[in-house]
Amino acid sequence: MKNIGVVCYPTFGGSGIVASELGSALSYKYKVHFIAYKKPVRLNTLNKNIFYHKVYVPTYPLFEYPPYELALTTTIVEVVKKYKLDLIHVHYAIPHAYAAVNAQQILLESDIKIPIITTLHGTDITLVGKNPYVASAINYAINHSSLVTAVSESLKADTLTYFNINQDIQVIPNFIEFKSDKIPIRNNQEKIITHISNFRPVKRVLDVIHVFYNIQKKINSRLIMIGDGPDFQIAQELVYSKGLSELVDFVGKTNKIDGILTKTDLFLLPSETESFGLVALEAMSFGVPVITTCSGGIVDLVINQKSGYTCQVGDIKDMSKKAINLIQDLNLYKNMSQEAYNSAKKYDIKNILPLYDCCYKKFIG
Ligand code: GMT
Repeated sequence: MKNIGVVCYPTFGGSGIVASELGSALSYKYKVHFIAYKKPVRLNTLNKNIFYHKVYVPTYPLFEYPPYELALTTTIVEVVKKYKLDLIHVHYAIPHAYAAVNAQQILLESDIKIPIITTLHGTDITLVGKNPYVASAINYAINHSSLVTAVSESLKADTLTYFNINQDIQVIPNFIEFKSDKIPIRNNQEKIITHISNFRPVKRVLDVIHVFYNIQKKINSRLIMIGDGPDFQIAQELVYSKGLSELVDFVGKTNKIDGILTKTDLFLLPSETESFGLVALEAMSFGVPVITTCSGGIVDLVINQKSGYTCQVGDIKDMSKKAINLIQDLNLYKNMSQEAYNSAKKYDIKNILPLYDCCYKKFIG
């Protein structure tokens, strides 16, 4: 069996989830070595072909900033040597691609040539990567990767706009493992509206609350907010000041989203930009229509007026109107729910896995 290294964030964010699910799904034919500073949240390490290697970052009073990239680079070098890895797949360019290409150079000194596949996920390009403080290093890492993939056409276009890229970028969309072969039956007297994110400003969680405020005036409903992050507190404050405390549940970070999505009637994701929108896909795989924004690659996932609505960023009035109309019109709801489910089927892991495997095979036969 060939050995693949996977470098990813271990947190609840989409890139770490994609990395964990992809590595796990491919562990029937590869030994997969995850390299991260913590065990990735959705990773089951009881599988005999899955290994987890922790990155230990040294601290010292002189260091105001612990040297994470150095520690990661060193861990990659050591794991490649010890476990004879054949390929490294890094998810999220910052700093993973940069560390990997440096590790690649270091390994050349021992005559080890290791191919690097870099998967771009979104904010590593659109928010952080293009920042002039890191852009040239990220540009270098992308250009020195053996193969680059992006999770949407829109992210590919953004990468080509913001960087000076000298190689092809292959688009491989994110995927979902279906938990049920039919849409769950929902008969909620109290309609359930759900939002899942890392509560960063890009997610516009306050818009979720404003939209829900309008919905609950017309419809007996409840809002479930899943996740945690910088805007958590202001979100709670807004809920309190709008008098919504009894109608909004802040669940925090959880792995148990399937049970909630089974009961959810409508999913809200009013992001500033969303390169793919993995959480929207998870909701759609339960037949939940999505109200989102027409910004980034999510417009290819949520087809406006079919599987949900893509509204202008910040247009709370429009999002509220569409949400209320959709919940009140039973026929429209049934059709959209079915369309959401059907659209999600295109992203079934069975269709996407071979695309990644094909990339691996280019280098390891
Ligand atoms: O913004 C997040 O949710 C986190 C971030 C990540 O890397 O974990 O998400 C990005 O990657 C996801 C997986 O490919 C995509 O589904 C998200 O759309 C993307 N986020 C943004 O573009 C804002």
